[in-house]
Amino acid sequence: MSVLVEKMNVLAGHFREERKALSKAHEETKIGEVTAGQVLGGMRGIPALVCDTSSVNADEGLRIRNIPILDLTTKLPEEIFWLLLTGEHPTSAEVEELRAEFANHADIPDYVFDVLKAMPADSHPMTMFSTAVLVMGRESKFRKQYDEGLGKNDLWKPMLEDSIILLGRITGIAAAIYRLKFRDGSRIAPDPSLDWGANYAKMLGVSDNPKFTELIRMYLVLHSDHEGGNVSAMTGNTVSSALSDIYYSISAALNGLAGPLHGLANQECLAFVMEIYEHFKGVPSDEDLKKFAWDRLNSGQVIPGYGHAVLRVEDPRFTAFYNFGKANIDTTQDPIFGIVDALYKVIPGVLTEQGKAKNVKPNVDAASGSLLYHFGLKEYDFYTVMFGVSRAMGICAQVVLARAAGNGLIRPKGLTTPQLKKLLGA
Ligand code: HAX
Repeated sequence: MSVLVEKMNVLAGHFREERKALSKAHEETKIGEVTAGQVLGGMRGIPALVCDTSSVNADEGLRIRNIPILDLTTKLPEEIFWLLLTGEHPTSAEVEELRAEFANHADIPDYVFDVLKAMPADSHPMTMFSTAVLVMGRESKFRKQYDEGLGKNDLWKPMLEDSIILLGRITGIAAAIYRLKFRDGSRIAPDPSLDWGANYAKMLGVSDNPKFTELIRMYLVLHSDHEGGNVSAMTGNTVSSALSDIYYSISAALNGLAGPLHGLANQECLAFVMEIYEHFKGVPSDEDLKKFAWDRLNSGQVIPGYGHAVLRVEDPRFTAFYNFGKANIDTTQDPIFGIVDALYKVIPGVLTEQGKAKNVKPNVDAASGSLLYHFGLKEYDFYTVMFGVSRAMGICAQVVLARAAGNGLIRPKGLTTPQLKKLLGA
């Protein structure tokens, strides 16, 4: 931990100076124009935030610290968290330091389980997950130090400490929710010698297959971050900008991730695949699948797992999952991945024919669920929690960096419709 804090201390100083200099020299420099369409369309595409952890280009997809995500798929999640924060690849000693830090914080206070058990049995796993994170706010180091008069330049330090504690616990919390909701409620203890991803795979208790562990690590890496403007990252950043602690920030981010146009889409994707399976009792022919997709579109529904708000090419995270499936799953033995494979061949053509979607290619959610399903993690209500565990890494890194850079309160201007109409001369 100390090496990471020391490194971050040096970086934070440079970071703050750079931001100060940019603000001073360019306070009035215009970097774009805003159209009424963008304002009415959910602030779509307005360059309004600085996020250094990762970037997403329409024609390429995710880069973490300017490294294409497909070059990082075999890294450990610990390496990715270090990279997100510092912009540097950690040495093996540094990876071990972070791994041990996460393992040291793997113990979860009993009151978290008491709260989870007290929740109504039909609570969605994401509601349970967000609640479990929020309830730990009483332990925030940031809140305590802030109350004691923490200086502005040091606001990021306890935020980083809280992030490490939260990430250390978050896999155990997610696994506990899984086992409470879908198994007998017993919890599997973490193994302090394992890495973060392997421990998570172990605590879920669905498969001993080393390929499942490999998948979980890759899942954590692929979902770790997606720049700053998506619903969950922006929400986490906005809440943190009010100097709320990491528990408030990540819980709020998870609430955004729980929406069907964002993280919940991966649950909907597998539900869609299962619907096809139930309907055809196996993998349908391309013709049958095409008709099924058209019927869905004609009833006013979207095709889950296809299209993207920013990307205009196949999502490289889908590519990674799909390649993993192709390498490890025999589609003649597993109709669920077989349907995912068949959809990949058919849906882009259907959506092109329909002519509405700006991107007809698969996104990250199109294949991830079928792989979890293959290894026995079949309860797709849980899939957004899987996503949330991973994304917590990126949002923690983003809010720590925002504090280190001395970013201000996020406060765009809201307009009434009459004010907008006046601006438009309408
Ligand atoms: N199926 C059918 N129609 C689609 C479509 C799809 N997969 N993707 C886009 N369209 C439609 C939109 O509904 C929209 O129709 P209207 O003009 O009638 O409103 C039109 O095409 C233009 O949309 P767009 O500009 O291409 O896409 P948006 O930025 O508005 O929306 C979405 C992006 C991801 C929400 C959209 O593509 C969608 O609904 N996809 C299916 C759900 C999904 O896979 N979500 C997961 C996204 C990945 C993610 O963020 N995960 O967290």
